[in-house]
Order: sequence, then C-alpha cells, then structure tokens
Amino acid sequence: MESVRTQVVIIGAGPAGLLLGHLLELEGVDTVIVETRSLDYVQQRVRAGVIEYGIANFLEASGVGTRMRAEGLVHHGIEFRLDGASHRIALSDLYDGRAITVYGQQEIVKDLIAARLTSGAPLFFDATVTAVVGHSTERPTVTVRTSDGDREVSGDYVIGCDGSHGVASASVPTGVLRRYERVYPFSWLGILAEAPPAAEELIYCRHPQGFALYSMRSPTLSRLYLGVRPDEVLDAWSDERIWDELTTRLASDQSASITQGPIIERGITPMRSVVVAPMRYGRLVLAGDAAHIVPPTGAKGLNLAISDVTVLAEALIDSYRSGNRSGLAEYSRTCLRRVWRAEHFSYWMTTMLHQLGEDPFDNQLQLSQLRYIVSSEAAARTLAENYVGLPLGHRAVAAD
Ligand code: RFL
Ligand code: PHB
Repeated sequence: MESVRTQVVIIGAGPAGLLLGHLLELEGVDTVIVETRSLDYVQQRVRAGVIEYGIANFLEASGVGTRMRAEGLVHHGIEFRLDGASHRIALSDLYDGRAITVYGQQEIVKDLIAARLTSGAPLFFDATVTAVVGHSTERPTVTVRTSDGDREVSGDYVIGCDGSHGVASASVPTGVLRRYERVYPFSWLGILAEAPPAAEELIYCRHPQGFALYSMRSPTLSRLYLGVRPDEVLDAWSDERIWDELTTRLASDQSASITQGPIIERGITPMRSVVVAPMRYGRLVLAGDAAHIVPPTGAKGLNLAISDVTVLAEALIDSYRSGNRSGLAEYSRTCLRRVWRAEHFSYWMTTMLHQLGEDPFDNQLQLSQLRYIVSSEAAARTLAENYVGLPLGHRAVAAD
C-alpha cells in the first residue's frame, strides 16, 4: 500500500465501515477501508443476529440484502420464559405487522465484502491504523502499519468505525469527548452449535439460576447464551456443563427440551453500556461501536452501527454533492437520539431479565415489571416497538 489520498478514510471493516464504504461508493465518493484483522477472521467472527425491520429494508434497498432475504429467518414474535412458563410477545401483531430478521452479522459482513470486491474499491486487511492526526485540518491523516512497513492515508474525512477499543476515539485530545459508562455484574457465555433449533422463535429466559437466551442462525445452527458471573472463564465450562445449564434454565412444561449438537464456536462477552459524545471531532467522525456499546440483551449493537451509517452516508453525500454540510453538523445529535433510546432499551431488557442480586425489593420490582410485560398489551407494545426498531431517519432539529 503506497501513501495515498482519498476522499473518505474508513478505519475498520466491521458492518459500520463496510456499509459506509458501500453507500459512498454507490454515489461516487472515493473511500479507502483499512482493517487490522485478516479477511478470514472478519468473515468468521460470530456476533449479533437480530436485524430490525427498518434496517433489513435499508440493506435490501442498498443492494446488499439479497442473501439476507433468501436465507434470513423472519420472526413475528419472541418468547419470554419466566421460571418455566412461556409467554409469547407477538411482535408483528403489536407493531403494524413488522417483523425482525434473524441473520448472522458475519453473513452481512460477507455480503458487504463481496460487494466491495466486486466494485474494486480499496479494502486492506492485515493493516492497522496506529495514529490519526490533523483532525481539525482539511487533510486528516492516518498512519497504517502493515507487514511491509508504515504508510499514510489522508482524506477529507476520517471515519472511526473501529469498534469499542478503537484508535479513533483514543486519538482525540483528553476532555473533548464525554464518556458515559455502565458496567453490569454479569457476562454472556455464547455458543454456536450444529443443532437444529428446537424452537421457532427466540426465547429470553429468566430463571433462578440465571439468564438464558435461545437463538438460531439457520435450520441447522443454534445460537445460545447463558448469563454468567463477570469474571467467569471459558475453561471452566465443559460442553456437558454448558448443555446441562442451558437445559435446566430453558426447561418448560409447554415445549420440548432443547436439541444439542457439536459446539463450533464459544466465547464470553462482558456486558457494558458506553456512549461517547459528541460522535465527531473536527474531521474525525465516529460510527458504530467506536461511539457506543450496548449490552446484547436488546439486540441493538449491530442495528445501531448500521443506523449511524445511514445518517452519516447521507450527510457526506450531501456535502460532496451540494456543499451542504448541515447533515454533518447535525450528525452527532441525530444519531445520539436513537443511541440513547437503544441504550435505555438495552439497559431495561438487561436489568429485567438477569439476576440482579439479593436485594428483595429490587427482585420484586423486576418480577412486577416482567409480569406487566407479559400481561399488558400496552406494555408489550412498547417492547415490540423498540425491539423491532423505531423508524429510521429522524434528523435532529434545533429544538432537540
Ligand atoms: P466492529 O464489528 O467491532 O468492527 C470494528 C472493526 O474495526 C477493526 N479495527 C481496526 N482496523 C484497523 N485499525 C485499527 N486500529 C482497528 N481497530 C479495530 C476491528 O478489527 C473490526 O473489524 O464494530 P461495528 O462495525 O461498529 O459493528 C458493531 C457490531 O459489531 C456490534 O455492535 C455487535 O456485534 C455487538 N455485539 C452483539 N450485538 C448484538 O446486538 N447481539 C449480539 O449477540 C452481540 N454479540 C457483540 C457480540 C460484540 C462483541 N464484541 C465486540 C466483543 C459479541 C461480541 C464478542
Ligand atoms: C443472537 O442471535 O446472537 C442474539 C439474539 C438476540 C439478542 C442477542 C443475540 O438479544
């Protein structure tokens, strides 16, 4: 890679960086995407799986949703399982017929990489951005380290789509960005198993032994999670222990027990909420996990990353086409409205479904909230609207 100049430099080939690159290339804006990991690693990284209704439509309209529409599983409801009793939340009935699509994040990444390779636009793997400089100049620049040495890539803008431990936000002088954070006293142990899903819809389960989630990727692949202690180590969990715990927590009188199969992927994810604001400093703009993290209970992380990019792409395209920079000026405020809604929803789902501790008052409040959700249509509708996803595309206005 020679030192190059482009219009928009994108750090990170996760869903945020790849989709931004795709949307800008469609409108003739030149981009360079730099990714520290290998192509293989990025395509195999197992993470989120629930795509909001509006996000799925957006991906399709952008020309990268064909395989998602063919292979994704459309779900019209989810189940809450409380101490063995099943309660269905009829998402589509509660929210104008809208549904979620279950389709693995790494499949979206594969589809976006395929589109990028077809376009021939630059995408470098095994290339690490080690520094960002010139944020407040007309020519912000990143230093890229590869096995061949260091290169510089400069552009009109640098976009940090580099995830939660990224170099982009760390390059901003101390005190400029405010960081809001909440750490939860549990982690998720997640597995991907070659086992046909025993349930047709996702099951969010609250059990005296802890949280469990039943999800899936295809008619032959199940994705399951266990709420575990925050300091839990993977080595302490044999396959047998994982299946035993899942079977106990997910047990129900009303349905068959879970199907087991070889575990082909496993990992432990700590639970955090983080927001970095504003999402821009000079000509460095942050998007996706680089700017905010949610605990996975609301299935919002991937969806938020994509919604940021829908706003940013439009703002950049506007600025290049007509010189109108108002979209860029409002980018952070526009995104943060949706981000904070998702932060609240994810926090709420997390604290409602996990064991909070020994405090009897907290536990009674939690149970009351759960009973309300599964018995009141108004309460369930609130959940459905947030889970399936609020409409995209509300630009912040002066009064916000
Ligand atoms: P990503 O996907 O983390 O992509 C960032 C990319 O930037 C690269 N990178 C760099 N490249 C060049 N130079 C550097 N200095 C770089 N530093 C980093 C990274 O290698 C990576 O490829 O962020 P993006 O695009 O914002 O997408 C966000 C989503 O990935 C994320 O919100 C969700 O996956 C969160 N998440 C989950 N969300 C859910 O809704 N449901 C889940 O089940 C779920 N599981 C997860 C998750 C996140 C996880 N992480 C981050 C540890 C499980 C895990 C393990
Ligand atoms: C998943 O399928 O990986 C998944 C589903 C729902 C969540 C989190 C993860 O809330």
